[in-house]
Amino acid sequence: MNTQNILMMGAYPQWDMEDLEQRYTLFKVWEADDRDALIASAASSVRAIATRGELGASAELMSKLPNLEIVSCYGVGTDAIDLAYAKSRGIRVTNTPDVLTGDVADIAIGLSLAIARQIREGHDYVLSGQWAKANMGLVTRFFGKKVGIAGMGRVGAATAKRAAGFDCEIRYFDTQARDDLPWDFEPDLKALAAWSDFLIVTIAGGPSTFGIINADVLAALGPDSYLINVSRGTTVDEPALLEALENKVIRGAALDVFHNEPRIDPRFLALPNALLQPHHASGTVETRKAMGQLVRDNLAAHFAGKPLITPVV
Ligand code: 8YV
Repeated sequence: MNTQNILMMGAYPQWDMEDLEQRYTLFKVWEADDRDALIASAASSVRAIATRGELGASAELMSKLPNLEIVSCYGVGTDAIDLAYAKSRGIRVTNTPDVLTGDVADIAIGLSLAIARQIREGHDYVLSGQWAKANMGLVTRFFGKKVGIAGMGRVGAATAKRAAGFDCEIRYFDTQARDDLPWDFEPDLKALAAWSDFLIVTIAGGPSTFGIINADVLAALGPDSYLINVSRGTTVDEPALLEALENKVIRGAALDVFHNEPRIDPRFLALPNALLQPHHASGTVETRKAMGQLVRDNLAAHFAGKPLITPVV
């Protein structure tokens, strides 16, 4: 008999679901017609929440689960989990760092290349038959350009390493310089934006970075430069970004993350200078398998009374 009850906030791939179904009793919030009724019916028996980066676990949700012991997050970002509340109740939290770093950095570079070289437009150009009439217009180079990285964590460092392979000049903004890295630290985000041809945002989400890419930063970035965001939608002041794109204050933006995912602001859809992705930077089979394994291993370790593999400190 399954004795451990887990509240799941969103679906995982089928290979994770099958394994979890075998080991635990799952309460699937996303399948419930009445989400509150499901949570109420499971409340006293639930010992774990399995969630995803963008879905998190609020204090309000956790407060309904008196026997909650652990929140296991499929994703590295814990900004949607109320960590302070979890700590106050001794609820443990795990995430999936490292395993997704390479994929997110790949997409940061892929988006930079795609928006500057206009890869999507080139594809459309071929499909539409325009090529037969005239050659496509000239585009912008990526290699050798100035790449500013906002947030020199794991993903920032992996992105910088890749950009260095493209002979880019690299500078970065963060709360402090990192002695272990060869790139120049720029403590002023506006100054970094003014210097950058590509400003790549890899900073963690949360209250301290909310809207950090604001109208001033975008104005400093300027009409010849691009914004790339693979962090969280919340790190960008979205109304300011929409205005900057509409008025060509910046050259363009390539975005994997937004406010109000997946129902993003429809103004994005009308922008020829925005390249949009469905929050899919870590969405490769390889990485998602590793993420799911880590979520399951953390849950198993917790229920076996063993040390957690990737606790959030
Ligand atoms: C995932 C993420 O897309 O790691 C994160 O914080 O946002 C992403 O890797 C997400 O957690 C999966 O739904």
